[in-house]
Amino acid sequence: MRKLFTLTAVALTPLLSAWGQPIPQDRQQAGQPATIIFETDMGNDVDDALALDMLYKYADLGTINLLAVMTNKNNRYSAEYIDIMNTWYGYPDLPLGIVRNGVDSGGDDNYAAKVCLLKDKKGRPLFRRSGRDLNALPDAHRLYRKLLAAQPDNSVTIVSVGFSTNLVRLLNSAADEYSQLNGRDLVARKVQRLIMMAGGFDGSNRGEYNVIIDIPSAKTIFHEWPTPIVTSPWEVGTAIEYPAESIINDFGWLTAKSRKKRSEGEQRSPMVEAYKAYLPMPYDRPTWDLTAVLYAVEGPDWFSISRSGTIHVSDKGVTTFSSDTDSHRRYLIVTPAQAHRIRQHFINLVSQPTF
Ligand SMILES: [Ca+2]
Repeated sequence: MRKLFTLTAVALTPLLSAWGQPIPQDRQQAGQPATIIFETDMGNDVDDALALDMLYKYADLGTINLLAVMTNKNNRYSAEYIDIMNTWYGYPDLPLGIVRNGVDSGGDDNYAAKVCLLKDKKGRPLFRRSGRDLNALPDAHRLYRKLLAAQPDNSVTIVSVGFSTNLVRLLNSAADEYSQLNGRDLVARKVQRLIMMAGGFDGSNRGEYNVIIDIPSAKTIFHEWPTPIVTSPWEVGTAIEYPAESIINDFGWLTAKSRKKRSEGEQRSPMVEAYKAYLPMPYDRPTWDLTAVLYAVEGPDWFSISRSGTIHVSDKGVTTFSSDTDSHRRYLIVTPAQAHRIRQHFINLVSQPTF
């Protein structure tokens, strides 16, 4: 059963201030919830867990149709942690795709593994799972084909906040039982836009993590993806840090009197536990992946945005932007005032009770 999301006035105010604006062209069509697939390297940095938390809450509100989560982290605990999150937030049947033989981004020493291995006082797994066989989960690129084929044309937003491995496999896929179209044509028909957290445009010549872990795939996506891309670069999420004090102070509702009859696993949050497990507390953390989700769901009012152009990925994974009105890649920018406003909005959303 889905948990109800109680929207308080404190969260509603910034939402309304965004929704009250005229609908820009790259916003989802008015009145239609955005259909979103979340493509994540869950387990590497903890911002993926906060970004996924936001997506469940938007889904609870009816603001989005969350179609699936795909992981591109080649580690068994990535999918298991997502399965815990899906179950905890009330979406145990959400389609989940995995990567097999993906790029190496580290083994079992990650927050996803640590949360999966948590035990309650009786020594049982702390958090419930959906019960499905995680070894039998579909390859993400196959699941993309199945799901995209069943969606209306030009209707799906993919939010990609990890490596581009699965997306390239989707582009390179052949016709199958789900669609007669090859991957490239299927994407061109069904995917309205790709919103990424990737790259950097601050002139520092630094390779951003999501790009450098799988440079060939990042090149293919930025150079060849057939529909518009907006990316939230490294410097945007870096300018907006989620505060440790929120993790420490804003989750008393988990153990509130009304929840005392709940199990130990229901009185602790897999997102909060992930945050505490990722680095020694207290620490503030950039909100890279949260910014991509915010843009994908609530539109451009929160940010500034570049002109249209091309994004080139060098052999070392450095991204550069060139203006070109005939191309369809843009990147997000934040002013200090926007960063301040977004930070408070993230705190409101992420700390919002889920009952
Ligand atoms: Ca990520």
